Amino acid sequence: MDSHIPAPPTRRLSTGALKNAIDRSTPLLPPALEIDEHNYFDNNEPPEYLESMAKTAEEFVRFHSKNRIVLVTSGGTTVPLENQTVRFIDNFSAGTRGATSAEYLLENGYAVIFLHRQFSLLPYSRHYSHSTNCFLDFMEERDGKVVVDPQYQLEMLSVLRKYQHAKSQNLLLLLPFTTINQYLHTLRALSEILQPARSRALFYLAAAVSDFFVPPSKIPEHKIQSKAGGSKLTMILDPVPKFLNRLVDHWAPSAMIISFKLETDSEILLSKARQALDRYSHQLVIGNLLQTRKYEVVFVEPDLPEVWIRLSNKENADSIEIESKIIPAVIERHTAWIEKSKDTE
Ligand code: 9Z6
Repeated sequence: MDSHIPAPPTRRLSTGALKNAIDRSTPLLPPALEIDEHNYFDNNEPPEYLESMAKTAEEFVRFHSKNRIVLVTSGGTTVPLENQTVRFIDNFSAGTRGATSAEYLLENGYAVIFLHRQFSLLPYSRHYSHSTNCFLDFMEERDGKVVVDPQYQLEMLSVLRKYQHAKSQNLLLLLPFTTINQYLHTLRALSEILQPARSRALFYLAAAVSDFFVPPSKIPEHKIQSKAGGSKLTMILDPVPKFLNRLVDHWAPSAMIISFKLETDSEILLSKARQALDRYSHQLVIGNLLQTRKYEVVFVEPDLPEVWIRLSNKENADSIEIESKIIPAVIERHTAWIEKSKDTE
């Protein structure tokens, strides 16, 4: 070490093997009970906008009283580390799955409530987002006016027409969330608002939902100060109650419910997806791996062997979207669910 350059401060970094970083021996959290629901929602304030959002959703559901209606959740929830939030834990999701699926559901006649992470990708505008496919790259100046570059006219016209149809027919309701708490309060409220739709209601839960959060009793009010010298930050987070079974059994008992299971280890995807289905008793788990989610998913259903949906190399090369294959398979199952429910409705 060159003597005139001061030695870097000995940073007190945690050592130890990465594999011990997460204690996987802890048992799975059981599905939430009624008491867990009351504890959570009584101790975590609803978002101040919930009442007005619920009224908008009620009007939308009434407007589509004879239509199939789907609640698509999309994007990742955040876990604030301070009440005056400067730092937060985020869950990975660009919103592509949800936004693309919503388009195919709209094109198949569904009314869509799109409960999405604020600023994540949206149906239709996702084709021209601010970053990838920047919309400005599709325009040019001609005679002092902004025009769409001729080479993109057909593609943009198709997207614009679908977008305008969805809007003019009041088929798409966009509702944002940011935090896990906003998501859970809104999901429960929307589930109850959708009850009159009974089996015509479909839940397509593609959002990446936090599993741990800082409860109000433990969260600091102001920005956590990082002390000089790199002192450690230790926070104990509580598990987010597993509300999926409350949704299935109580919040939306007649609806068809589809959840997604995201893994990065292909060895455990099927077992984890099957485990979710056994724990929550809903109708379908769509499993996907982070690395291959854009070109393969697996359908895991009760008492049936799993079904893989994949893009062929040619489909991939032709930029076919896997949601164009997922959604018809979902609709086929929803139709069967509605038929089966007729005897009890
Ligand atoms: C997905 O797997 C989606 O396909 C992605 C899409 C997030 C991968 P983008 O296209 O990615 O970039 O948006 N979504 C579900 C991810 C997820 O967090 N699933 C939870 C899990 O895997 C289950 S649903 O554990 N944990 C709660 C409970 O059990 C419900 S969260 O009650």
